[in-house]
Amino acid sequence: MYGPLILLAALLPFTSAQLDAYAKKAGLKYFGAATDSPGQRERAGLEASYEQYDAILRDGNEFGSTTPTNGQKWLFTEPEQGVFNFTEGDIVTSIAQEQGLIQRCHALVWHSQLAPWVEAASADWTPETLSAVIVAHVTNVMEHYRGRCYAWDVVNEALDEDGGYCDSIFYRVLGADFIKLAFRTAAVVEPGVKLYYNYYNIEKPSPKSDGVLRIVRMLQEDGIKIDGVGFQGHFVASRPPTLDEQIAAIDAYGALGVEVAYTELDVRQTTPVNETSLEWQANAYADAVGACVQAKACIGVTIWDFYDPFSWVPYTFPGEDAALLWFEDFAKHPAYDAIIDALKNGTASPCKRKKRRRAQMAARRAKLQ
Ligand code: 9MR
Repeated sequence: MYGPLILLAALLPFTSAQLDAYAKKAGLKYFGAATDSPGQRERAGLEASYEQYDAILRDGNEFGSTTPTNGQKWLFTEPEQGVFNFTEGDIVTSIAQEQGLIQRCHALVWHSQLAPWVEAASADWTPETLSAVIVAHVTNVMEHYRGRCYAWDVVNEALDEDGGYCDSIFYRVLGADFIKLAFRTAAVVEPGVKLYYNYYNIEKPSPKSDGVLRIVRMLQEDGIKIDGVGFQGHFVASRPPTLDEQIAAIDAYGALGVEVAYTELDVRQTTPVNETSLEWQANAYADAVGACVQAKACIGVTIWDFYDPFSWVPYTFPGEDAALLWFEDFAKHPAYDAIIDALKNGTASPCKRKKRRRAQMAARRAKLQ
């Protein structure tokens, strides 16, 4: 007589189990979402507060980790030389603390969103003076966030597509030594935090991915600590890397003894979206998450925000959008369930995927009528 009740009780925890809960069951450390401070959203012309948005962000089963999309970058944290400001970054850090989320911290040395004073022609850096600037920045920012980050993106995006170093004030003055200096400094400031090199278009074997392998080996050969490589994973729905390519890329880093995490996953599509592009997107998300589940070195997945109106994509790629998992009306993309499948099975099953997609599209059409 108690049979159905026992069954119901056994199922209850799973009815609320969501992305992070399934990620943990799949052996990952977290499934996370980056988020911006309301101030940043206001600047982008968006309404600052969304109750539904906050409820999802703070649903412990949905996301087990977060990253500030902007607030910890140099432009905000050291807008003038020696003047540090942590207001923007702290907003996201305090959400992480209140909710007990793992925090990936982003990004210490990057030539973009850099404070103008670092690049000013008048600065006229020598290797010595610019080295002192890097050490002061890395030290102050990391000290402020000490104990609150699982990982730091120490250097972000330092290569061109062909695998050579890209032009930046750091490379022009210091050559590849700026990377060594940033990692060496970070390891001294907080030895227990994971130190990552973070980049996009390295999620399949390519000259650029080889370039990142070279950076990892360069640091290791000099005895400098590097713990991880971040696969940003900014994909295009119509041409993402395959599951096997991603597993091969993760394994190549794993062979060097570093961990891998998807750090900024999103899959953009041409607008208006249609059934086909949504299906491509669902497959692309499933393959990325499936690769992370299957490849031993991969420890977690972060999506670059979760709500379409807060995505960076349409600002950078006009005509493309809907890259995340929640539409503007807070309905979920079909990719959401494809990810859950991938977390359960290592990849989505094509048959289940088709059936589910048809049901979701019908529900969405009904809602829009
Ligand atoms: O999401 C960020 C967006 O709000 C900023 O305007 C943009 C400026 O470059 O940076 C975005 O985040 C980037 C991240 O820091 C590094 N990888 C690429 C991301 C998308 O541009």
